[in-house]
Amino acid sequence: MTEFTVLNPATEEPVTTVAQASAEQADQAIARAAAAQAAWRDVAPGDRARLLRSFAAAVDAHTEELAGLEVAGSGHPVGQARWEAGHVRDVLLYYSAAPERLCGRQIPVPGGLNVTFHEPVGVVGLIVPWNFPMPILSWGMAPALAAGNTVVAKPAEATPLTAMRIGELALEAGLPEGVFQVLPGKGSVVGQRLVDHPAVRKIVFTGSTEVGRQIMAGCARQVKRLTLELGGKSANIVFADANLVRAAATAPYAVFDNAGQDCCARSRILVQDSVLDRFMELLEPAVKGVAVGDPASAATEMGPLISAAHRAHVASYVPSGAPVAFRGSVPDGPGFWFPPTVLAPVRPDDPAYTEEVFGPVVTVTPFSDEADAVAIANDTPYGLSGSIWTSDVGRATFGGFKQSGLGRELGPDAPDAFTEVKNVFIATEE
Ligand code: TAP
Repeated sequence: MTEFTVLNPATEEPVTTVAQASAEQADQAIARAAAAQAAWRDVAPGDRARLLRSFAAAVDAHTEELAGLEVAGSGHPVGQARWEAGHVRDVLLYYSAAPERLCGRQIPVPGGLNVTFHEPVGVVGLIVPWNFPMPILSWGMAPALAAGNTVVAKPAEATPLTAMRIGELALEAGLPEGVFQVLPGKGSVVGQRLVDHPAVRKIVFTGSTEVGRQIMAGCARQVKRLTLELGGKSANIVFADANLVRAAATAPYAVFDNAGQDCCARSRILVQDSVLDRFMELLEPAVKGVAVGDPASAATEMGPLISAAHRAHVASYVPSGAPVAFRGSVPDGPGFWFPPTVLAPVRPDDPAYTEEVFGPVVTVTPFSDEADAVAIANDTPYGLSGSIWTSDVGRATFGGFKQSGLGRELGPDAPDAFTEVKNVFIATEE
């Protein structure tokens, strides 16, 4: 049996070791999920709703424990980690209302009517990245369970602890065995098995665009349903008519939140050239004021990166001689720290400007007018997120996914995406 040692990113000390599931164990978990699915589907909607509310209550009662695991195992600041545990509770509560609202339609047709039903697809495989282990788990888990599917979730190898505990809490809350399982292990083993196994009828993947492409190809071989939530390289556009003080004060939090390990990080700040100098003057103290340090401290705003390997990757975007305009500070000693860093001016072909860094590095680029800003913001394969600072609400619109994903869960209709619509004809004439 192989084991993975979870390190505390702030201290580099081991937190615990976790047994890695093998492909055979993944097959066994999928078989358990398939066996449990018919009974879960047949749980009366009101009872399924009650079980999801019990699950939410169990998460709520363990908020501090879950937050502590995320602080130790992922380096998330404790205030953020508490919010994340509470978010899992809220997502479960939100979707606990879904089973009783998963209604079909009546369609009048000659000689009778067609009645549609939302049938669960079966076993759902959920593949979760390391940057937001709790929220991203909940976004797939809750609507899938609400719609009557069973779920096998694979957390990221580096951050399995909160997902494993949430799996235990599901059982403690009364969800039947096999309905929601958490299987720690490697993406290339457990994740791949979820993609390849014919009994898994839908994959929900959040992660890099590169791995997402492979998963899409794997699902295509079986015409398997798939949701992809992928990378981003989002712009924060500041027009000259904006409140510059507020725009500069909040810009660091739009990119350095979770140490920049955020698909929605606004890692390109675009500033109208007439106010660039003033904006930079205001941005410098805001960046230097970000509280980087011990994630267990309530005052901390930014923790360490997830691993030494990831820190080396982030550092590759700031080689010696890089145009560092200014940067914040980090604690001395062990820990995978990287300071909040502002690069300007950057060349348009600088990888820090064109690629997803997934760390606390932001570029600042001037633009001349609205058309120029839109052209620069759109000059990326991604389309996930964005911020616009202006007093003209008419130009503050945003949209588009491009290579940032395919399909969306969440929202009131999310459970529908975990169902197949069955159509039954009911004759009303002899
Ligand atoms: P990935 O390396 O793509 O890993 C994501 C998950 O996929 C992990 O659980 C990983 O397992 C697993 N995996 C790796 N190879 C696999 C394979 N061949 N088959 C099946 N599963 C496999 O991403 P990451 O570095 O963890 O996360 C960062 C990326 O996620 C960034 O690009 C970020 O933008 C994106 N992200 C997007 C969103 C949204 S909402 N769009 C949200 C958060 C993150 P291991 O842990 O074992 O590698």
